[in-house]
Amino acid sequence: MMKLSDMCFDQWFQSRVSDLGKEGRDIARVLAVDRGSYLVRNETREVQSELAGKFYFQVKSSVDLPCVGDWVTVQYHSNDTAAIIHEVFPRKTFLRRKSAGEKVDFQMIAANIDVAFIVQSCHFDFNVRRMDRYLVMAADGGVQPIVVLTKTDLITPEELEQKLAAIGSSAIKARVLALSNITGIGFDEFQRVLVSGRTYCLLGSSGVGKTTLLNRLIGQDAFDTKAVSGTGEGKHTTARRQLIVLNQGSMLIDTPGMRALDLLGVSEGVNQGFEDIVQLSLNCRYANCGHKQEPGCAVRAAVTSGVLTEDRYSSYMKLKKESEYHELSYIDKRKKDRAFGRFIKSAKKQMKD
Ligand SMILES: Nc1nc2c(ncn2[C@@H]2O[C@H](COP(=O)(O)OP(=O)(O)OP(=O)(O)O)[C@@H](O)[C@H]2O)c(=O)[nH]1
Ligand SMILES: [Mg+2]
Ligand SMILES: [Zn+2]
Repeated sequence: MMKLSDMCFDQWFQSRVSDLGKEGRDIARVLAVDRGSYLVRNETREVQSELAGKFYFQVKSSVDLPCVGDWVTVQYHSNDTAAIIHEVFPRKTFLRRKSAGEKVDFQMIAANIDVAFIVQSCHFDFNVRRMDRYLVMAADGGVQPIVVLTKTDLITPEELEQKLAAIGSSAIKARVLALSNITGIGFDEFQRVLVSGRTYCLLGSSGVGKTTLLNRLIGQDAFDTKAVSGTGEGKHTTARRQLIVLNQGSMLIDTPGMRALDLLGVSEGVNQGFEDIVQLSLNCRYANCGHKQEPGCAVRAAVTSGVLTEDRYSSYMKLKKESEYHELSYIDKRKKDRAFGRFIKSAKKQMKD
């Protein structure tokens, strides 16, 4: 049998049990969320559970629904093979990203994370600006960040030195670890970071080796990993976020790779279909670069060097201009709201039935 403390239920949460006014109700942690079904775990078992009806009436935004890493109170039924979630504990920390649209809206990635590993591959993926985006995300939710550079086996020691120097000369103050999942160099140091009673989360682009690292930690190929093509675009091997109990007494959430778009909170609208340009724009000197005459514009530079065709560049700029981006994203936002509204409506209907 496992104790709740083995799943990182600490004093902070313990002191909030009475706030919930539900002493005696079972406490469990959300391990995974799958289309309205929540896999939760307590001291003895993992069961699929559903939300109590009141969620559908009280919740104002999807942010208030349980997410991976949340602590919840549950009521078991059907001989303890299923459960209903009643309350979500306050979140000690969280990782969230901005959704597309003008009005500020967020999507939860995970809750109650002590440390976020911001994973980048030394090979194709390395990008200090993007690293910075993740660091902002971690800081936003009170999560301690640690940068992990993977695939050091694919570059020379000199190249690794250069990358570490690039981080060192930036504003980034987070601890940086470098390792190879192939040779194992740097893995021990990574493993030493893991402390019992703490929850960790792997963040980063698809194909950087997050799941490979997890498999190495648990000492078996329990989770799928896959080779990626040059760009890695559109190949997410890990399909859903999942909280895993490590035998060190710590827990770890593996996440599907995030696209540059997801990170910027502009996953819809004019940027749709122009992921390559969005990716390039992360290297522009100014975050609000319009990709016209600005100094240090990486998009213009890519056109000049032939990496990006003039045609593709101009169709992007044309669409950007024509679509009146803000209006478009407003429509996208409305679409989302309607989808959430439908979810509430159908749930209410189900309850009446
Ligand atoms: N050379 C080298 N290859 C690695 C290393 N780590 C992982 N890989 C390979 O990189 C590929 C992608 O690894 P995954 O672990 O699936 O990547 P991921 O970050 O989980 O990707 P998503 O689940 O799509 O987000 C696999 O073929 C791994 O074998 C490393 O340190 N060096
Ligand atoms: Mg993966
Ligand atoms: Zn630019």
